[in-house]
Amino acid sequence: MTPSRLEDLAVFGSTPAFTEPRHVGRPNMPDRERVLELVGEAMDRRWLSNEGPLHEAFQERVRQITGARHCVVVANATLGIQLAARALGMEGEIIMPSFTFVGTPHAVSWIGLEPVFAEIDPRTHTLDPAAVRTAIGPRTGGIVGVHLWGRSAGAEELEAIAEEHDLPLVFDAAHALGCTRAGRPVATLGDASVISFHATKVAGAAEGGAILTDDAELAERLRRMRNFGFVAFDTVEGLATNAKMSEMNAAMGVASLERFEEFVAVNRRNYEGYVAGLQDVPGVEVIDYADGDEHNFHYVVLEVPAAVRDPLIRVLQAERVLARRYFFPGCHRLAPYAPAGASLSATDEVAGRVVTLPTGTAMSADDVARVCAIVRVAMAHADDVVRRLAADPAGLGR
Ligand code: T4K
Repeated sequence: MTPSRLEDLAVFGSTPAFTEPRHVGRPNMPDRERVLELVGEAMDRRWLSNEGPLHEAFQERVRQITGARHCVVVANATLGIQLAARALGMEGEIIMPSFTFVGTPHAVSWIGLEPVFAEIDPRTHTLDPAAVRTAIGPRTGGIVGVHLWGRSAGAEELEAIAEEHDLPLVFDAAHALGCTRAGRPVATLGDASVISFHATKVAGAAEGGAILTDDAELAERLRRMRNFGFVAFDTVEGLATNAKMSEMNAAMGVASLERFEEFVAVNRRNYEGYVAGLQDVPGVEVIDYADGDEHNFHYVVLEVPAAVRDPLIRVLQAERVLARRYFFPGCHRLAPYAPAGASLSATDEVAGRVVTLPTGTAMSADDVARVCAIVRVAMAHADDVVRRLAADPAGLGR
């Protein structure tokens, strides 16, 4: 049932609003027949990996959508960030935000680089260029900016800083397929950008990633690095890895991109439904995409007072709305990075008040309205909700 009073909430014993869970990151599904057709063709060809025809088709389509000159498709964005960092000669300390998915710092740490977390601008959730300037030191060997939620505020300033200090600049654009910055495709920012095609992304390949760059020579190097460094049969040019995308993943990717515009349109409808449904709810801000740029609206993120955030997520989860605290608690507080003791008050504050809500093609307009009704009831009685749940503590689901 759709709650309208405090006692209607499932967290206090009523029937949940949804019978089936509503996930953040439920995949947008490509057309099944199309995927099976493409997989069938790959099987008939007996060509299953190593830069096959589907891989090439996917790569070209990503290049067109992103507007970059060169695209290098890889097995996932984590490997993409690693290849870009290596190919650009990053070394030592790499400045990046802590308010990101842990995949960003993991990617560079895994290849022996050291993430140095800089503060975000709490309004935009992206790196604060002034904090990046302060963080630059003698061991700085690169910058990784993150277009969190597909938003890329501050990107030009980061480009200017990178140029001034002669530092390579990679953008983690995992969320930013189809997004622009001041009219420029985000994939053309920095030396290289990396998009994710994970199942949970706006268009997925189950697992997948792509590195975009306008630098032809860099793209060539990246292509060799993703395939063991081979330049000819029996000849490798140097240390490299296996970051190739299979034909099965490329089939999913090609078919997903055929529906990309449809996925974005549904995301936009859902986002607008959330904005309309929550705009007059005191204490709730829906993050803004109204900067005149193109967005994929893949993340619907609320900011609520810190004291209400976890109770609100408990309320939602009890209704089977599996809202998430992306990206709590900030990477600087996660096990591998906490010992460095970074002190990031804006990151802590933002990570303490975000709630990410389900969207995508698994959510109907009615579902969105029902989630808004739950938030509305919880926020109208926020003090009671906080007090009653504090008396009955329980962990949040993973
Ligand atoms: N940089 C940034 C800024 C990123 O956000 C990411 C990935 C990366 C880098 C690295 O990109 P990749 O190397 O992955 O290409 C998920 C994704 O696994 C991860 O790719 C993504 N960011 C992150 C934001 O979300 P988890 O650990 O939160 O996933 P999990 O298992 O909790 O799933 C999320 C929800 O989606 C669940 O409610 C279940 C649902 N789900 C998930 C899958 C895989 C489905 O309904 N079906 C599915 O097939 O990381």
